[in-house]
Amino acid sequence: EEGFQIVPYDESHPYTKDTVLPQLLNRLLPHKYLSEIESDLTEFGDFIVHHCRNIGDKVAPPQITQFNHLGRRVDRLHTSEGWRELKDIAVREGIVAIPHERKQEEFSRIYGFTKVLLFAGDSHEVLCPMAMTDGVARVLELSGTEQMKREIRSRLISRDSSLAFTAGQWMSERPGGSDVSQTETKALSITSTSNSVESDKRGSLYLLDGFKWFSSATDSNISVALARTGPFASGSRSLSLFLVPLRLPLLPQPSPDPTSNGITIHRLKNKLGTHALPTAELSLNNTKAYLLSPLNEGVKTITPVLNITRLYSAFTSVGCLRRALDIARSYALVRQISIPGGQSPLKDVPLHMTVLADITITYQALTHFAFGIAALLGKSECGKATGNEEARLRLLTPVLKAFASEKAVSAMEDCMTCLGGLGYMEEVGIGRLIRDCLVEKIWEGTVNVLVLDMIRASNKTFTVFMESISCPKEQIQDLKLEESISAINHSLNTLKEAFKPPLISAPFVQRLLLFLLGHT
Ligand code: MFK
Ligand code: FAD
Repeated sequence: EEGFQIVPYDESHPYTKDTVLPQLLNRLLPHKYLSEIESDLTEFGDFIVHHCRNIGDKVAPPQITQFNHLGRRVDRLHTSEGWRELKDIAVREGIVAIPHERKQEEFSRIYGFTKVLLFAGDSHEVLCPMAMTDGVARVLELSGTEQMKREIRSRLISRDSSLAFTAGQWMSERPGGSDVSQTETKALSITSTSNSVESDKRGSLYLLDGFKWFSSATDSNISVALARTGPFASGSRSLSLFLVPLRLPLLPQPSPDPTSNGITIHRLKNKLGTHALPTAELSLNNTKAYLLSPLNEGVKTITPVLNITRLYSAFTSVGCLRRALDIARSYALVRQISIPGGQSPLKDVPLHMTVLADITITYQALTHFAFGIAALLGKSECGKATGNEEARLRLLTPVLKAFASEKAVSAMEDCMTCLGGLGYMEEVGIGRLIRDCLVEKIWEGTVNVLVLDMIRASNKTFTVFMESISCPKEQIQDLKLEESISAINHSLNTLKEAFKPPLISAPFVQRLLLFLLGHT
């Protein structure tokens, strides 16, 4: 071909060539664990570059056949070959297994989330069902019956894709996703002749009726769902949590009939991004489900899912930014521009490098922040976190999720512009990363909803904080808690504001931030 030919760029190894991961893990992990896992991380990085990336060509939006040729409702969901392959890879790589096997004790979360970060940019959002599977495995560990743990949890954390189950989460309904107090889905206990609640070995049986407005893991085996077990007037305090098999029987082999448990797909969502993910609206009609929470304590019981998926959300934002930045950096090595006296690669042009440096700092800061919280979660799950650490984990999880979702997308836009017009081309992939990541600002809590969550949580952790700055107990009692909280509320206004310099000058808030970051 004639004319100038654009030099192709090679993306680099996501682990060994990363600008922060090897050093950060070296700092966070005891040597014996780092040496145990490092070859796996290197191999996974190679596998992503040489194998997973090509699977992208086989990833496509799901489709649904709602009726068969006889006019019967069948609701067959067809996901793409690439989607299924990527899900199998996530299972085999132990994305969910690693943090639950806990072979590296409290450091297992750091190991697991490193793999999430490496995979995110090529995962086409299979990490969404993986996140919910991980969260549900934790809820079953904490609240499930022995049978649920033996029979179901073991499959949620399996590395064998022929046995493994995935799980979804059904909270959002049409009256509100942020606020679940208007939930319409009702749960009725199945009572036997003796008037007692019927149960099998898995737990007490109920029938659910309602409409779930968003279900992303529609191709999963089970889901956890909120449904009403008390008066509507009690809002979210009359919701219980249920384990719902998507098909009956669930075991020994899930039934091939998608409607066997009264679940029909009303519609597949037509989304801006996350195109391969089968997000649907579902009708539940006499759907059998097992009670998983104490009666009317559904919201509290599901919170481990919220907190774990929020961390996945943050690592996905950071992981997608990692890939976009890598593309921008790789391009800067090969693209030549004219400068006085000749040609120069972008990497030697200070004006361009300032942009890349800014993005790199954002990426590195977010990575440090995210792993700080992953380390705390690992400690908490292994029963090794102090009260102070539990408080920081509770407060910083929503902060991290919201902050990462905001910062990563705008940094990815900058990565796109680093390639000029080429960056706008679908084949480069940054456009898809941005589209997919935009949802991180919405699902699992919008930014403002997470601000409110943090403020509510700070009511509880306020005492821990005051004690940590040696405030005498009787004085803490005397402090007008509500007033102090509203002062913090006012100062923190939004999470964006929380990280701006003027705020840091207020001594109280400065102490609070230092406390949150673990420097008391
Ligand atoms: C690829 C990346 C991975 C992402 C995958 C995700 C796929 C997409 C899936 C979804 O989007 S699923 C839907 C997610 N929905 C949300 O995130 C809803 C956002 N709204 C909230 O989080 C609200 O704050 C909440 C619904 C929890 C408010 O409900 P309530 O009933 O008004 O809660 P309340 O009264 O604040 O808390 C009830 C109890 O739970 C309290 O405990 P006590 O009863 O002991 O006082 C709270 O302390 C506790 N709690 C609430 N949030 C908690 C928590 N505890 C720990 N952690 C939390 N985050
Ligand atoms: P609303 O709650 O109506 O929020 C609208 C606006 O009001 C937002 O800007 C919000 O910040 C603001 N707002 C709400 N409450 C307050 C308040 N108290 N103060 C100030 N502002 C407020 N849900 C599931 O349960 N399972 C799933 O699998 C799932 N998958 C999803 C997949 C995708 C692609 C998307 C986009 C969503 C998914 N969701 C899922 C739903 C998601 O969790 C909700 O969309 C989200 O929680 C927001 O709820 P909402 O859509 O009802 O918006």
